[in-house]
Amino acid sequence: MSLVLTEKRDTTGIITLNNIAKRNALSEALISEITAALNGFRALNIRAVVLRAPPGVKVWSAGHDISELPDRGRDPLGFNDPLRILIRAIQEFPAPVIALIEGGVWGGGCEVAMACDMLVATPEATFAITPAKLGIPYNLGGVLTLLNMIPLPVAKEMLFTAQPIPAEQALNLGIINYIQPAAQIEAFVLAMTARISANSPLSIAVMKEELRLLSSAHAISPELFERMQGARRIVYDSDDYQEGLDAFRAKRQPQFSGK
Ligand code: YZS
Repeated sequence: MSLVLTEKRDTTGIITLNNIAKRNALSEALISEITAALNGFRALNIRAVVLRAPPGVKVWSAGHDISELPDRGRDPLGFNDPLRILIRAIQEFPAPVIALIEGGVWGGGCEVAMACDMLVATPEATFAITPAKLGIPYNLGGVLTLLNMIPLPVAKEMLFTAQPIPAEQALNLGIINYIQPAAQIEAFVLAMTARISANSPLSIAVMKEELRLLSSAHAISPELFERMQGARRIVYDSDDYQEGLDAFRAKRQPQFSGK
């Protein structure tokens, strides 16, 4: 069974995350189907992509597939982790990718949505960034994606509390572009992609790449990078990291010791 559905409407490509039973958890298999769909769209004259879940879902994506996270001792969010590959595929796709959000967006699912170029959500949508709930040391690139989208105090609140924020707050903060009722959201987003498709794809592609390069242009010294990696290693080597994984697998609340 395909984990994503793909559709071409004129010059808009639509990718629908379709693993509802697992709440569209971002497994390696699901991610490879999304990246394959994006590569397929590159070969066609696609001028805008919509990334969505089926209409009416309660969960847009439950984030990284926790069952695929490594036990302690290995970086859970290394450069070649499927989630990191997907984030880069969205950011480097040469046309705008619009996230059409219904339902809850969790963990790495928030980073996937926020790696998109624009977000349109229903009023019921929520956004929760949850590494702290699992004892996971988010990676520098992921934190930068979030920092480019969320004002610092709110990014800290979302990362430290792991609690969802509602679509209205995300709209007020400029994290999402529009809120639309579920009955109108698809037509609204397709009208936006039609406007984009009428403009110069070459001009849009180069401006998207300029914005990506400038927003990720942060001078980090080797010493600083190694210091951060060392700090992250202490976390993914910790009892707490293992406890977060074990608790999710056992469907119980984690008890973090700080060790
Ligand atoms: O028991 P079965 O086999 O039916 O499977 C259950 C869940 O185990 C599964 N599932 C997941 N599997 C792997 N990874 C996940 N993230 C994940 N989420 C859910 O889907 C089946 C249905 O799940 P239920 O919990 O029964 O569904 P429901 O009661 O509707 O609750 C939906 C939510 C999304 C609220 C609930 O599943 C949930 O809290 N999931 C975990 C959300 C989360 O914490 N995601 C963050 C994952 N971590 C990351 O993305 C990053 C690494 S980080 O942590 O750094 O942000």
